[in-house]
Amino acid sequence: MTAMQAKFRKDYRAPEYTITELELAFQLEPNHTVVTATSQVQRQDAEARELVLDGEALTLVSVQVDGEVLSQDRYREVDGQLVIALDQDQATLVITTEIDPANNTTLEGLYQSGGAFCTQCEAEGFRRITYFLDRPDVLARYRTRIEADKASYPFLLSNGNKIDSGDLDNGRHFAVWEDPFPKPSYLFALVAGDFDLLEDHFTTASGRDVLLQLFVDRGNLYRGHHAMASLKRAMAWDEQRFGLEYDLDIYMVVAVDFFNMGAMENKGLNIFNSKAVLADPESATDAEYHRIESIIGHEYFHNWTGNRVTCRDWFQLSLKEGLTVFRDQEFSSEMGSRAVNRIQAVKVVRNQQFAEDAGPMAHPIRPDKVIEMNNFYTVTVYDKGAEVIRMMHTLLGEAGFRKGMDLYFERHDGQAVTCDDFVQAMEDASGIDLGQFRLWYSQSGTPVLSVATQYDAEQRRYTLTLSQSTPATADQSEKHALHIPVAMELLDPNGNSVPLVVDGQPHNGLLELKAEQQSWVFEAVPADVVPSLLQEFSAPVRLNYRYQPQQLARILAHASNDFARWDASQALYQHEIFALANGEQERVSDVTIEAIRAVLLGQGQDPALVAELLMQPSETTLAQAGADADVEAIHLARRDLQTQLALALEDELATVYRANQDASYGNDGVSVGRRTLKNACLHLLAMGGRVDSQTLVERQYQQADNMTDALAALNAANQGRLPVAAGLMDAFETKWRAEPLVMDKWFAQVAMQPGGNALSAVQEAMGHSAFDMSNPNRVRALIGAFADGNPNAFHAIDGSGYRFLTDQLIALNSINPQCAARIMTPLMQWQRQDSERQALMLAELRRLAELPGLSRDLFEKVSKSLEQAN
Ligand code: B3K
Ligand code: ZN
Repeated sequence: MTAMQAKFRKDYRAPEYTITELELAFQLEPNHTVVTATSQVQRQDAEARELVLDGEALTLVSVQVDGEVLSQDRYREVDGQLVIALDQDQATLVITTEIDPANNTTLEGLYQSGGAFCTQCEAEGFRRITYFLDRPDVLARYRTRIEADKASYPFLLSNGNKIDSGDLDNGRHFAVWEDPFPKPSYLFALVAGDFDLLEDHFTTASGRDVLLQLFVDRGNLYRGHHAMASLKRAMAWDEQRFGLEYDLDIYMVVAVDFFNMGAMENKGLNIFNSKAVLADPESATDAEYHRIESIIGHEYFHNWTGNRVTCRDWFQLSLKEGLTVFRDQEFSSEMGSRAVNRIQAVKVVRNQQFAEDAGPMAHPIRPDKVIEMNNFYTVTVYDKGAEVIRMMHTLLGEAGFRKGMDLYFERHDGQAVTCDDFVQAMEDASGIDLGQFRLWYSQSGTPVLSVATQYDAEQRRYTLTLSQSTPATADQSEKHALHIPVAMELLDPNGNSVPLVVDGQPHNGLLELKAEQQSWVFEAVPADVVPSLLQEFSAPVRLNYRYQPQQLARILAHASNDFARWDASQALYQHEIFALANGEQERVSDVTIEAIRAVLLGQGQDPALVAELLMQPSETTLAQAGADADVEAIHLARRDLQTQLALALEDELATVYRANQDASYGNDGVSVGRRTLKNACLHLLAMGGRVDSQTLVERQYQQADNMTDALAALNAANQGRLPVAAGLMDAFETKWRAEPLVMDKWFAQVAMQPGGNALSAVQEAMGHSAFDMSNPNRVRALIGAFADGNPNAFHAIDGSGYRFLTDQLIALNSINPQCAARIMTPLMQWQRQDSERQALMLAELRRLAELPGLSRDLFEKVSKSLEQAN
C-alpha cells in the first residue's frame, strides 16, 4: 500500500489567483464531450508566477491566454494539475478539454444516468469537467452554453436563468444559461435529457413569482407531487422561521437514478437521487415520504446556508452541513411530530456517530486532516454538527439564535467563510460567551457524563453532581472539558415535576456544565425523586447513571419531555436484553411488562410516539452499549424479549392494532401516526409467533392498499420467521421485479433476514435482473443492508460475511470508489468484536490494503483501520 498525501486544515492559504467570470461551452456526446472553459483570471498575490489548476481524468486539447494558443513549454500537466506560466494581473484563459461521460462510473463530474447527462461536482468533481481553481473560496459568475442532439436530449439545463436557446444543424440544439450569483465550482450543474416535467409556482413573501420545475423519468410524473408540495412548504417555512426568501426566478429539481448520495444543492438546479423524489402510496412507505420532505427541505435550505454563504475550505464543511441539517430537522419537526423527529435524529447520533467517534475514522466536526474529501461527508460533520448548532440554539434561545443568524447573513452574504465566523456572529448577536463552546468544533470523541445524586432528608436538599470526561480517540489523545447544556427535571413519587429552586431562586432546569465536575443543590425537594436527565438529548454525550428499572418506568410514564420518556423506554429494554443475554434472568421483569402495558393502554397520546415506545433498540445500538455481550447473544436476547413481550401483551397489542386500522389510506399526519402504531403492534405480535398473528400478517399483506402496510407485513413475516414469509417475498418480487427502486425494499428484506441463510440469499439476489453493481441504491439496499443491518449474519464466526463484503469492495473499488468507501464502515469497526472476529476482520482489511490500484477513498479508511491495530 503506497501512502497518499493528506491535506491539513492548518495549511490553508488564500488563493494566489482567482477567477471572477467563467464561460463554459459543452458539446455533449456520450463518449467524447468537448468542454471549452473561458475564465477571467485575476492575480491576488503579486508574487505569484504560475497558475495551478486542478484536473482529473481530462484529455487536454488546448490552452490559450489572451487569444494566443500556448506552446507546450508554457504549461505542464502534472499529477492532476495544469500549471501555466502567468506573470500578469489579469488574463483571459481558454482551456479546451475532452471527457468521456458514458464511461464515468464514479458518478462524479459529468456522467450519464440512464440516457441523461448529469453532474455531481461537490466536493471536487468539477475538476473532472475542466481544469479549474476547484476550491470553494473561488467564486465566479457562470455562463453555460450546452449543445446536444435534440431528439435524445430535449431538455438542456444549467444554473440560473435561461437567456438563449435555439435549433442547430444535424438535429442538434443549444441553450445558454446565466447565473447572476457568484458561486464556487462545486455548485455548478448541468443536465441534458428527456424527462416528464411537473411545474408549479411559488410567490415569495415580497411578492416575486418563482417557477418551480421538477424533472422526472418519463412516466413517473404522478410520483412527483409529494416532492413538489414539500418544496413549497420548505420555501414558505424558511421565510416564516428565518426570514429567508428564494433569490432566482426559477428553481429546478431533476431526479436521476444513478447518484451517490441523496441529493445536491446546485444553485437553482438541484439534482436528486430518484429515491429521494419519487413517491406514490402504492410504492413508497410513510418513512420515504418523510425522508423526501426532509431532503427537499435540506437542499432548498442550502440556498442560504451553503450557497449564498459558502465554505472557505472543505475543512469547514459543517458550517453548511451541520447548520442545514439543523434547519431541515426543525422544518420536519414543525411539519410533523417534534418528539418523533427528535427520536429519529438521536438514533442516528447514538448508533452511527458515537460509533464513528469510537472507531478509526474519529474526527472533530471540523476535521484537521483529510486524504479524500468525499470520506468526510460523515455523521460527525452532518449529524453531530447539527447537534452542536442545536446546543447553541438551546443556550441562546430561539430569539437569540435568530439574531445570530441574521447577523451571520448581514456580515457574510456572498462570502466563503469559516465555522469560527458563524460562532462569532452567534456570540456577537446574543452577548453570550461561546469561548469554551468552540471546543466542540476542534475536539472529537463522545463525552461521558457521569452523575451522582445525594439527598439530605432533613434539609430537603437534593444535590446533583455531574462530571464529564471524553475518552481518547484514534485521532486525538488529549481532551478538555466542554461546555455542555444538560436539560433536566426531577420527578416525585407521583410522577409530578418538582419545581426547581437553587439559591432561593426558581431554576429553569438547564444546567450548564463547564468544569470537569460541578454540583447543583436543589432546595425544597421531597424524598425519592428521580432525575430525568439530558431531556430532549440536550447534548451529544453518553449518560452514565445507573437507573433502577422502577425509576425508568416512572420517567417513561411521567416525564414532561416526550423524548425523555422514549429514552427511558429504550433503557428499560436494554436493561432486559442484557440481563437475558448474560443469563442473569430468563423472564422479562414485570416492571417492564407493566410499563409497556401502561403505554398501550394510555389514552390521548400521539400514536407515532407510542409506536416508538414499542420499538426495541437495534442490535447495533445494543452492541455499542454493552461491551461484554457478543453479537449472537444480543441477537437472541433481543428476539427473546420481543417474544415474551408479545405473549404477555397479546390482548393489548391486538386491541391497539385493531383500533388503529383505517378503512382507507390517508397521508396526513394522523393517518401516518396510526399506521405506524398499528404496524409496531403487528411486528411484536409476529415476534410472538402465534397462529392468529400469522393470519393477521398475511391478511394485512394481501389487503394492503399502500406500501407502508404491505412492507410492514412482509417485514414482520420475515423477522418473525413466519411460514408465510417465503410466499409473501415471492408475491412482492412478482409484482415489482421491473421497478428497481421498489425492488430495493425486497433486496433489503433479503439482506436483513434472520436465521443462517442471509449470505447465500444475498449472493443469489445479486443475480436478480433488477440488481446492478454500478447503481449505488442497489448496492446499499443489498450489500449495505447485509453488512450494516444484519450484524448477526455479517459477523458470522466463520468469517464468511467479512470475506463477502471485502470481495464486493474490491469490485466497487474500480467502479465507484465513493460508494465502496460508504459501505465499508462495518468492517472498520473491528475493535468492538471478540479476538477471533477481530483477527478475521483485520485479515480482510489487509487483503484490501494489498489491492493494486486501491482508490484514495478506500486507502484512507483501510489505512486508518489498520493503524489502530498496530
Ligand atoms: N452537499 C451534498 C453532498 C455532496 C456529497 C459529496 N460527496 C448533499 C447535501 O448535503 O445536501
Ligand atoms: Zn447538505
